[in-house]
Amino acid sequence: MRSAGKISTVSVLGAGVPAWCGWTAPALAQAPQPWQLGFQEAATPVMERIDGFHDLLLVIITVIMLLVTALLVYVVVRFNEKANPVPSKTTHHTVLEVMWTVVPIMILVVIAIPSFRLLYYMDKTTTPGMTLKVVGSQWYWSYVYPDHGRIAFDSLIIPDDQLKPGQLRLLEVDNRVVVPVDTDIRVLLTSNSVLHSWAVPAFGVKIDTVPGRMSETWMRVTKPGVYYGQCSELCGINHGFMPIAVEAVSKAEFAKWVARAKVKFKAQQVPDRPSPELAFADGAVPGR
Ligand SMILES: [Cu+2]
Repeated sequence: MRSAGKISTVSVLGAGVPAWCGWTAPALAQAPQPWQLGFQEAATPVMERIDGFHDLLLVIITVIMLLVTALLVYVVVRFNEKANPVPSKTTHHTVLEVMWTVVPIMILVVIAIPSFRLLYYMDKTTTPGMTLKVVGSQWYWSYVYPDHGRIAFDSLIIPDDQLKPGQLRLLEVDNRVVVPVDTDIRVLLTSNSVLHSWAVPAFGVKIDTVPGRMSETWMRVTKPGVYYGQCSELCGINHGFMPIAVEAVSKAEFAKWVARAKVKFKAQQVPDRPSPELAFADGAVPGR
């Protein structure tokens, strides 16, 4: 626990332990912490792999940095004017030139192989258990559940003066996106205004929503909890005020939520259309 204004060791390490006084709902909540250095704790296999790739890169750049620093120190000490008054006139060294060409290529190949593998893994799922459609607007998000009675609703920020105790300023919304855990969720993203970006750090998801275009990604949330994100593409005056809150619940709880949501958001339900492509293409959610 920490009080406002004090920073605990836990938060500095970015360990992702929920530390808000009076936080009740789900056991795990992932949101930015003051002075956080590391990533939020991974909640999807994609983010776990991003963490692993990050760690690999960290090792590589650390070794390169140490090597370059050591070489610089060696040159400064060994070849300064006092230590080496008569400099060598050497201008070419074939072995050395081949080495400093081949070694960086090898390093790039070592980086490229896991990088491409990860890119394709993040791209899409071939076994989606459900689909979630995300629509960016100025300045809020709309969500559609095409496989669950075409539930549709808008998700708007809770203004500072309406925050309840425990709710996070600039991150909490009126209607959270609810998703089941351990389900491959195909996420389709578009915009009906300008460029936005749907970004949830704990999921390793950051995809631009583009007007007139449908983007795709996927996520499989492995731990129940609330995960916060923000629009990450400068989209206008209220860009900083269109947060994302995803609540991951068990499959049974999700089924209950679907039943409730069908009633609650009936007015916004997307009408049945002849072609699913058409229903996706307009990117609009009725009611706005
Ligand atoms: Cu934005």
